[in-house]
Amino acid sequence: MQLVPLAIDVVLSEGDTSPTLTTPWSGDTGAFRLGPVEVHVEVGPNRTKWSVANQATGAVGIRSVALVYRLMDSTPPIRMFRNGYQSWSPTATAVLGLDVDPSTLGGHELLRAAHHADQRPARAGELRSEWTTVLADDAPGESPLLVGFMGGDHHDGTLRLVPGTDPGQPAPELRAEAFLGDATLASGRVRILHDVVHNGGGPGVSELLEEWATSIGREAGARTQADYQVGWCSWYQYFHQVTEHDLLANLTEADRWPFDVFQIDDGYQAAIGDWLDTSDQFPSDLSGLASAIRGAGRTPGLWLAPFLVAPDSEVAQRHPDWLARRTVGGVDRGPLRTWWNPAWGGGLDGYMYGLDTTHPDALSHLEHVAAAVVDAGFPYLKLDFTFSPSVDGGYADPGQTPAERVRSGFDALRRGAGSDAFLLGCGVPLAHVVGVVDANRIGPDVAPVWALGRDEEIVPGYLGTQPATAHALTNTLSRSWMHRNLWLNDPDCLMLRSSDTALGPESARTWARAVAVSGGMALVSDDLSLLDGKARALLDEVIALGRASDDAARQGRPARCPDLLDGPSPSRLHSIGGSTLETDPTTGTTREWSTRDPT
Ligand code: 9PG
Repeated sequence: MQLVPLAIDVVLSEGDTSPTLTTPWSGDTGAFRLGPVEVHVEVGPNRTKWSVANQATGAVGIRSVALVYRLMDSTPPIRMFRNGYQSWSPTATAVLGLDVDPSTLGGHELLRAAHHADQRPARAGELRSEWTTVLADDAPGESPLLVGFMGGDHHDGTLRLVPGTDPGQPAPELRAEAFLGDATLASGRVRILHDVVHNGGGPGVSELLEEWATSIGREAGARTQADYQVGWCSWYQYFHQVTEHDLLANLTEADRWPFDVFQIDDGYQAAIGDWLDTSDQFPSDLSGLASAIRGAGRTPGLWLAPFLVAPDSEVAQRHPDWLARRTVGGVDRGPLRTWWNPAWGGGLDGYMYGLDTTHPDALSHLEHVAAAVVDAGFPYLKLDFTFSPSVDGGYADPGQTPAERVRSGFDALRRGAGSDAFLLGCGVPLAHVVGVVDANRIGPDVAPVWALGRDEEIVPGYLGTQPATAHALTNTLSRSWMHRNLWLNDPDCLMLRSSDTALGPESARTWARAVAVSGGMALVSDDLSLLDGKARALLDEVIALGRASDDAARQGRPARCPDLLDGPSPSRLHSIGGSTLETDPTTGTTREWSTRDPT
């Protein structure tokens, strides 16, 4: 399998029918004129540096710039490791010509915006991966090939694999696309793009991904040194109904449990956007809640969706100018809706507005909110639904890419929270936040159920994004190489209870073992009064094995998934820290489990 340079193209922003300009490219270093822009390319053995300049007299909006390669000498079926866009986006291996991109199935624009860098539907037959990909074919003795972007905080990098269109030359094409999301470039200005690297010819898929992640982490100053995290979270037991009483009851029960962080999830806030005021279910204010947690000897943790605001929240009412705008054909159609959750109310049937993170006052507000919650006593923040500023729309500074908008928001939160705070990204475009977060959720939500049926799919193609423990398992296995290279992995919570759940004891154990082998964060989300001695013994085992795997990751050897390139449901995870798991992802049973005494 070989990448042969074919073309360079650029998609300019002109409404929904963006003109694509293309020029042939044989892999040379040089400058290539495409309409108003010029793309400079400097080709090295494994690494291509590039930039785009605006040669026109006025500003131009650029949707994307791409290096296009032909994939020569490949033996089908060709498999593509598809890294999802954000925390919850399904990540596993797909087959070209067989699998489809979910955006091509119709679907819902908000889901496309949440789960892909480019919210417009992919072309028929195309597969995409974000930030990095690994390709493999069926030729005997062939080794996998990684193609990736050496950064992600300035713009997204989408790898698109398309079947060959030329009848005389049916080889597939791979587009390495710098996605700029219509960011404008002023006349005479140059935008440096993230380098594109490719690597193959020997190492296995895990080694390739670990090596790529290690260099990214090093170049971007990843925060990888936080302690192994053990704690409690309210969400997967109480969901939106959580009360202060539940919190206090669990704090009392927790006396006998080895938790550090005690994290209050969604449900305490007066409104989405009004983070400093508590709801009726929480009579205490934030500092009262933090004191109660601290008084019980735990570290207070708090959930926020910092970039979302409910239409009827105080912040939206008082500062309508802080909201991103929806523009259609250049016409302003009101505040931009970036998510929908009926449980949040908000005055518009659950639709939420997105903060404009390019607006200096909105950024000061975010900085202030983060400083205030840390001051109130919460040094651990779970920052959720943070893809919001990446949604296409009208923003105060049209020169920023979606990645820059998300990153500016996170940078403001970090400034406010201070460098000692522990920031956990969730629902976050992963490429945008290396170096600013301490940890990231790397999969969809678990749920007190193992799997969902096809008939439970809400939006065609996006079943894998819906809460289910099986979905979280897939990403825990397929993204293990990120752990301690880019941040700490949060695989999502353990659920150890055997009542008030549809997750059977065997599935709960399988999930707990996966969390353990991954070395990722171990947060329990149960009403502690429901847990017995067996649950406690399981948690103790998770922590011991998790610490051993985490120690190996600190030494540069995160857990590996040996069947990563085999299909849509990887099943195995192995840590040199001494544990190996083989699951049946369909049923949630454990097929094989072996541990070496980690003590
Ligand atoms: C709180 C929850 C928990 C959870 C987060 C996040 O696609 N969806 O509709 C969707 C809804 C909720 C969700 C993820 C996706 O969960 O991951 O841990 O904090 O918010 O509302």
